Amino acid sequence: PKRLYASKESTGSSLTIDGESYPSDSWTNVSSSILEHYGRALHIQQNHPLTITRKLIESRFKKFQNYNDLPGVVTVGQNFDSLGFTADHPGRSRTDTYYINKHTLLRTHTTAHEVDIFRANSSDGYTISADVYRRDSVDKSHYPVFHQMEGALTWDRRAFSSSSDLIAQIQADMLANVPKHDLAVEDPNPTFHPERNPLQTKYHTPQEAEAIATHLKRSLEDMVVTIFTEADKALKAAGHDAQGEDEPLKVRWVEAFFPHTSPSWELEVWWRGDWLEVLGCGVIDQPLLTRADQPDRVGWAFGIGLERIAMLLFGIPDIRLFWSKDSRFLSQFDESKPIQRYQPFSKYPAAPRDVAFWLPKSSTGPVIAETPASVSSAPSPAGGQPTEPPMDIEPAFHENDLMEVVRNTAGDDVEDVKLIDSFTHPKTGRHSLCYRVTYRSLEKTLTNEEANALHEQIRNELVERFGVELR
Ligand code: FA5
Ligand code: MG
Repeated sequence: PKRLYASKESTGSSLTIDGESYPSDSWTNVSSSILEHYGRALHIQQNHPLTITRKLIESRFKKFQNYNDLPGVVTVGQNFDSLGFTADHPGRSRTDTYYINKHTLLRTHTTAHEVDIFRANSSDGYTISADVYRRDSVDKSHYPVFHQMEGALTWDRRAFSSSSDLIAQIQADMLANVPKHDLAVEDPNPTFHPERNPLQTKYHTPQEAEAIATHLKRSLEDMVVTIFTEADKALKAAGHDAQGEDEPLKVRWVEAFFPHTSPSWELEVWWRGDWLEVLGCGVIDQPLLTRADQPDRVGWAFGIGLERIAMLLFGIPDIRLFWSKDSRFLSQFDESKPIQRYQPFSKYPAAPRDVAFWLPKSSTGPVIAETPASVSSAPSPAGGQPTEPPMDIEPAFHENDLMEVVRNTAGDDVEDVKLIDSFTHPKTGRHSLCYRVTYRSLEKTLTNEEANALHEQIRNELVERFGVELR
């Protein structure tokens, strides 16, 4: 399949990606450091840990059709409108999403293809694996380009003479295709809840939603249990232990919100002393299926972060490593062999540098992304204040803009960016922020001079771009 590299020649008013030219406009915010990642297709690169992870997951969803080569440039319609994102959903904002222009963007999730696939293919189940793009924070588990796998399974009501026949089929499918596991999964919440996690009462009976939810949760639990048990066995055989500290696998369901599913959940896995969210899922929004000309189909969908699973599976400590072209990294993975724990080839010293500044006087106050940008943020409450400024009004300073400056200047030489201090001057009302930027290369020791030079460039850029006053 043809996957060309993005060319960086942006000729002022247009941008060339994958041989295709796009006019740029006031919405354009995609940077060359992002476009350099376009087309790498790590998830189909032989022996890449993301490929191994993808295949392992795919193998748990038998008879699903696998789409692994859908291009990453999509329309606003595909990424948001077709999925029922409200006009003021924060995911649409230019601070969170890479726009090529007002109508075209780099997909922020594999869900962008759901409606097209449902429309084109009325068969039962499919997965979509692909690179996705988000303006996000910088740390060891976040990278502006990562990989997701979408999965969906639907049943056609027209094949059944009654709702109870449909339910019986969903249950029978589960017994036939989803092996039982014996992991105790925490799932304290009811399947649906009128306020927190509503049933689509117009379209599904409680029993139908219950059957779909049970099939969905059992399928995903089976996937996680199988993958981690197998990895565990392989690692133990090789004298390692899977989770690093001999911790047994711990998994729980939490309630979630997505515009394209309801009810919705996230699955979390206990990892190194914390709950790590690995996937979102739910009962597919029925109007979405209607937009795909499949009004009679009902079913579930999930979206999983492939890096998150791969980091757990192989013990990969830093998300930047997936992009490494260093053979000391790549040579450690082999599709034809059992899972092996990643052996760090070296750890170079960290060079932390702080930058403190006053925001411009007129500033409305900073927008700090408390949780990383996510399409799962709940919509603003009806009639209430939007959770973020409407998309046409730019905040004076958004944390993701600082992250972008750091990425564009220092690229993969930055490991982490953290807000360490923030206050408002009691008299002047001015806002002050202090960030700690931790420089550390994966491939060599950065000298003091190199770290200083990068930091100086970032400081200057912040002044130029946002009019901040350095302290
Ligand atoms: C979504 O993207 C939904 N579209 C998923 C979905 C699909 C829900 C179908 C329901 C039905 P979310 O933003 O939470 O949801 O991302 C899904 C997963 O991607 C997360 O659970 C996480 O594993 C991974 N992920 C999200 N952001 C990042 C990031 N910056 N770096 C690495 N992985 C990430
Ligand atoms: Mg999420």
